[in-house]
Amino acid sequence: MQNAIPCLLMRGGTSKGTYFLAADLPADAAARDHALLGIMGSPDKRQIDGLGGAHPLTSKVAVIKKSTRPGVDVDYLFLQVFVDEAKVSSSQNCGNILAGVGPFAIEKGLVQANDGETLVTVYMENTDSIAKQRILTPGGQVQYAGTAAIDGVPGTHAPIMIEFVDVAGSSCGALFPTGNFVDVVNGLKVTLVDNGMPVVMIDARDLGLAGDESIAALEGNADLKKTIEALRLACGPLMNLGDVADQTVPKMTIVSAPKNGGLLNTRSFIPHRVHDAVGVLAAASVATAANIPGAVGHNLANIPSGQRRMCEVEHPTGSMGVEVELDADPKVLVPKSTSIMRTARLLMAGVAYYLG
Ligand code: NQM
Repeated sequence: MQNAIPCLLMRGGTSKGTYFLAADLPADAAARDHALLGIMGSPDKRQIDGLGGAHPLTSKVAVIKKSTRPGVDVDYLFLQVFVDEAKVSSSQNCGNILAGVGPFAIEKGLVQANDGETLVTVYMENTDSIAKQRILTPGGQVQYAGTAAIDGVPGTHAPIMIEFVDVAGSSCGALFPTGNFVDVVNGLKVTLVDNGMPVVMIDARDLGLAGDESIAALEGNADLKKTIEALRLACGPLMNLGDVADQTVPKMTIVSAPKNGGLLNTRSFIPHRVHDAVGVLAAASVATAANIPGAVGHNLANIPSGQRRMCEVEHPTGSMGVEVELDADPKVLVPKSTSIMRTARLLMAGVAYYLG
């Protein structure tokens, strides 16, 4: 027996996923996860019997509802549907899928759009924090076409500006959860940071790498993957995340000197596959830490000047611009805000099916 659930398929930044109204999904979490696994086609490494794209970056789900919080338009829950395991995880947020949340809210009538531009304030349930999105809405309709380009997505689209104000420590309790800029874990120097995404930063040279290796070379390096996973499991509890064996955090980011004039070059294990680019909030965490003397990567980085710093985080398919607004008091390490430009596109509106 096929069950049907209304759904929009959207690209959000460099990710792709299915977007649902919370009320359209089963309220019970186990029943909801069963529905999402069926809709995405998991577990199966090709996700051949579902809508998933056979990679963690294209096996994502957004669940959205009108918010009852003062000053907030919608609540957004991000769910990672594992590709080849029957698992759905809410252990992380996703800033790329977030880019589609404002457009979805307008398309579904949860937010009344202005003629021109609409500000959508989103409560991110996974990390108990807020994002503000500016969406172009001429005539009260979401505009998807435009001239803004983001690396990792072909062509140009309408820009969506996203500002984060309270994401520092949102998963780990503090920007630097151990209270240190550098820790030594499993014999490796690491920076453990959370400005919206728990990230472990490691100097490529400490892993015997140049830092600009291809994704295939990194994913094909079994010894490296073992070292990275052992490090991740050891860092999880230090970052107040508990046992992370079944979680998709922390993200393991290898840093090296910038290759194209940016802040820093990165390769990110998310945590088992290597990101084609870099996560939005992962980039926010890396950019924030790299600005702080003593953190891994600081000495390799091109640090911009001024209080508002445009930091280009380099990655395998280009770079991601993260604007970090520092506090006027240099002793305050938590940025006043972190902003990023993304694009999104509605790909399909319809009904998704799963077997009961
Ligand atoms: O860090 C992938 C993505 C992400 C997460 C991942 C993200 C973020 O690019 O905010 O966007 O790290 O699993 O979609």
